[in-house]
Amino acid sequence: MTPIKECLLNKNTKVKPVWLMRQAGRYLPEFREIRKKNTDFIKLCLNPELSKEITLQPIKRFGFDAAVIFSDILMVPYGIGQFVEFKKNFGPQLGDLNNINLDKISEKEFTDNLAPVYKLLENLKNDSNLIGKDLIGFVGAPWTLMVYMINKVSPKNGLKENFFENEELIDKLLDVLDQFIKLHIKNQVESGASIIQIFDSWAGLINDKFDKFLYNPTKSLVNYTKQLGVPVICFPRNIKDYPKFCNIVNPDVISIDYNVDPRSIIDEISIPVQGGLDPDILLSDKKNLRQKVSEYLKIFNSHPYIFNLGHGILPTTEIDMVEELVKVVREFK
Ligand code: 1CP
Repeated sequence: MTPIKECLLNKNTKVKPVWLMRQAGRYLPEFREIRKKNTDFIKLCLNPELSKEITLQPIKRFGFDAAVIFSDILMVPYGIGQFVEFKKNFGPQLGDLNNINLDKISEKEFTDNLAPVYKLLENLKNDSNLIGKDLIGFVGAPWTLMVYMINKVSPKNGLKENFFENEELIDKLLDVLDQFIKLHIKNQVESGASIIQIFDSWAGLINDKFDKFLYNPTKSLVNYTKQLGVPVICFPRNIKDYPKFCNIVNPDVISIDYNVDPRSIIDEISIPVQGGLDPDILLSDKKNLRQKVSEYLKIFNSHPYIFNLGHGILPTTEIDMVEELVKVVREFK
């Protein structure tokens, strides 16, 4: 059994598996090398050979306990037929929703559009670098994907004023996303994903109608994934009430952001926990890193815990800081 399954199924509290969100990405010189020659990010995600190489890069370097496929949450809007591009030094830019008939999206076309992603999983599932490790597939949660689809650019500067204006469109998108995110989960599981993580990166922007935007849509995906026989990790970044989220949504693992006090979490949450460490700590020095990583390990000493960060690893992170992090987790007693 893999270290993560051991943690989830047997509630093993001794071994702390480790992987990092965004571990296959820009802080790796070997990734930047490939990226330089492949300026179209979507095309790179749809290239199963290069995506496989990128997925395995952090595994070969650091021996993490899980590989997370090199892909993006915005591949679902792409699969539905919305134009998506990633602009240098700007981020994602999506096309007009008016060009899509939301009542007539074909499941077959969606699966065909994303076939290279499923091929990537097929290619990885029996790879010798992943023996004894998990292969994590992922999706964006309906709220976060809807935010990108309507806002068309990153909401990092807040939502556009008229975001909630078209209620009909919002209701339609929530339905369509529920259907196609589930299809994307099913296709990934059938192609070899052994765990699914649901990224709700912009959940912190919800300040009203939590049932409609957060709890109901996420619970629907969690129940669906569980039925497929695969564990599901939820990362509802920056929400205020993680215990309430766990009570209602009940994922197999809750991934916490770095604003959460880990000490309070173990009293309030009984399911396995993942993550928490501020990615900025990896930009400090080794002494501070050792101290902060050990703190998390001590707090979660008797709780099933997967070591990870409270958000994605930053592009400016030095390789030897990641090596140190893995060493501290593995040697902790
Ligand atoms: O080289 C580049 O410029 C591309 C950078 C990059 C990478 C490496 C993007 C663009 N996406 C990815 C891969 C990616 N994205 C992975 C797989 C690799 C891994 O985890 O190791 C995953 C899981 C994601 C998920 C993702 N994409 C999220 C959820 C996690 C999070 O960070 O909150 C989000 C919000 C995205 C959107 C996205 N994709 C890329 C960027 C720069 C962004 C964020 C833009 C924004 O600020 O809104």
